[in-house]
Amino acid sequence: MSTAKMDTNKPQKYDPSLYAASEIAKPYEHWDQIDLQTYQTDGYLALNPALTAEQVQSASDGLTALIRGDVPDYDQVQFESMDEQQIKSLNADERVLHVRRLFSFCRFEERLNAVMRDPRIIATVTQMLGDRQPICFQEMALLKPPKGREKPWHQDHAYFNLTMGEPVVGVWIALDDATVQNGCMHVLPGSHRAGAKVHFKRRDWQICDTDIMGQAITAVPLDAGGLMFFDGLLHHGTPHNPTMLRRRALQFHYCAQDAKWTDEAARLAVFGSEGKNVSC
Ligand SMILES: O=C(O)CCC(=O)C(=O)O
Repeated sequence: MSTAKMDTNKPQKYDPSLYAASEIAKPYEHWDQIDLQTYQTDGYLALNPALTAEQVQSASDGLTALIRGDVPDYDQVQFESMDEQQIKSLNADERVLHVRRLFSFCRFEERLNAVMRDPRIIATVTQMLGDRQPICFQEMALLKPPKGREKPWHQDHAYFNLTMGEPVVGVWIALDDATVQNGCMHVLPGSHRAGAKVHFKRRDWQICDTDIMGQAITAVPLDAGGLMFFDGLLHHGTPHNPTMLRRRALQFHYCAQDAKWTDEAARLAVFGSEGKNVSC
């Protein structure tokens, strides 16, 4: 199986109307309230709270341990717009505030592995996959630091070499309060139902800004421990974080264990602009 993520590592300006939400999501408040119909119709479902304060603390401690270098073999930490010299000049505590992402950590950190395997998450994802046995094929921590940059609008499926028609469920879990001010998730409800959207290399591998502007955008603020399940075709993005408060999140992607994978050429034939007479 194969995945691809483009990252320009440079903060760039964008039109603020891209994140001008006309709605604020109303999350479910208990696991047993979850209604799959909402997920199918809107392409996302928010639950707040979902994890206990103890789970959040434990996951947070696990991330900090990886960033501080407590696990010598782990080297999947990506810093926010910094060169190697600048990173080396930071002490361990400063480093924590400059990390943008971590990848592939579950086999190195049992506290994070435990979240990925949480029985309530697995049971819900199984249903969202149409009662197929899930496998987590991508683990990320997205630590939008103070002044951290935007993640432009995109569909996650555009990054995965998974055959079209294979459902992907993303689970985005807030480890700090994720607010409209510090860069919470923004979604276009129902956008997953229109299928694949062409992506362009602009500030990132993304949907064209003009396709998002003027649409009915919903912001999904969550408390630490809240989460959002979302379809791999849902249009979503996060604005930059102008505050001095970090906004950390875990993100796991699940597909069915027997899902069919394809290759980059097939993915780009669907999501790329080449040969389609489209521009951005
Ligand atoms: O957490 C974020 O800022 C954006 C996460 C996201 O949409 C992604 O990495 O695909």
